[in-house]
Amino acid sequence: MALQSDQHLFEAKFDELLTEMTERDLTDPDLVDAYKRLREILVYNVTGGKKNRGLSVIGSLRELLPPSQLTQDTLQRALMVGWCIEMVQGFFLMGDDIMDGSVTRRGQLCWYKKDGIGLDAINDIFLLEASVYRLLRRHCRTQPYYVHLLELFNEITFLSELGQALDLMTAAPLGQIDLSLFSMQKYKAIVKYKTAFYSFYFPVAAAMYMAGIYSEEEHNNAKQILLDMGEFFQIQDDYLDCYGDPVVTGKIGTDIQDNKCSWLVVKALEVMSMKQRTELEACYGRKDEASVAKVKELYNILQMPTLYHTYEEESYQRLQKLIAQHAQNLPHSVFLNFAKKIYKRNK
Ligand code: GPP
Ligand code: MG
Ligand code: MG
Ligand code: MG
Repeated sequence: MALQSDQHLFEAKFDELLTEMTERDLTDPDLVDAYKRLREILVYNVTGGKKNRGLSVIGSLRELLPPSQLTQDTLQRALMVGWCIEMVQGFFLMGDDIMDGSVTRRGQLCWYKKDGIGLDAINDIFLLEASVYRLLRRHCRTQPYYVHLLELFNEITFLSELGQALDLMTAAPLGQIDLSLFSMQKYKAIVKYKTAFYSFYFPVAAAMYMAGIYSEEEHNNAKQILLDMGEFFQIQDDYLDCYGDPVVTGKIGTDIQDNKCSWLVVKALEVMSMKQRTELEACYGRKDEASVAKVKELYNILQMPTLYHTYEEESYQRLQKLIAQHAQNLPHSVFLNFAKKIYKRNK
């Protein structure tokens, strides 16, 4: 019940923030067209996702604060911070889609693929990022956690960009395909930085700061659990890139064509024969349909879906242990709520 109404409150908050960012802030008539553009960017790139990250700020805060301390102001701020996180996610995805050469996102054309947008999307990314800090300043400047929140946003963005750099460099080492660059160790490093920090630790850490939990020890405890969950989340994303239904995921996979160090290829390399490795070398990282189909055929022969489902089960068991171990002072529900949303997902 609470979840349902949080979703409703969260949606309504977006409309309010949209008006604030694109109508109330428009004071110079010379900027009418630019603000119109900002509105389009926000509507197209920030809504339409699952909103797990944004919703988990308020969700976590409800678990961390006694109801009497969750005032109307605090609630509204948590919804706003949730949207700031969704905006960060929005501009990451706008850039990621350009870098990955993707075509669709959330069931619609990628922003840069739209008529007349192209690489002007780069400035749109900057605009979205700058808008985050204007909102935070306006709504949280007088809060005791303001500096913590700012540092968190800045640090998480930085770490994700480092992760994205690793992802890109591992996929295109001087334009040459080299499967020996792929390993589980390398994989884990990439996904920890490019996905786990911003998708899992970020929203919970924001809620912790808003609840007045500043201790490094507590943040490290939460990090232990959430980074592990984030790793699994990206493994699912990699699995769905190949085995998901684009109608459900809203995006068409590109990992094979892009020569990505995906969980599927790393796991497949662990179990395949030398002969299969030579076959893979000839067709991985190529754009033509036939090569992509050959890689998928190889994945099927190696029973990747079965290996994945076994891994999913193991991961869930490990997570329960991690929660018992590291969430001594934090409500387990903060983590379990998140886990419930991601295990067995198909989008
Ligand atoms: C997921 O990679 C990671 C991101 C979208 C983070 C990007 C971070 C930046 C700093 C740009 P992915 O390419 O597998 O995601 P998807 O499958 O959604 O395209
Ligand atoms: Mg991508
Ligand atoms: Mg990517
Ligand atoms: Mg992906």
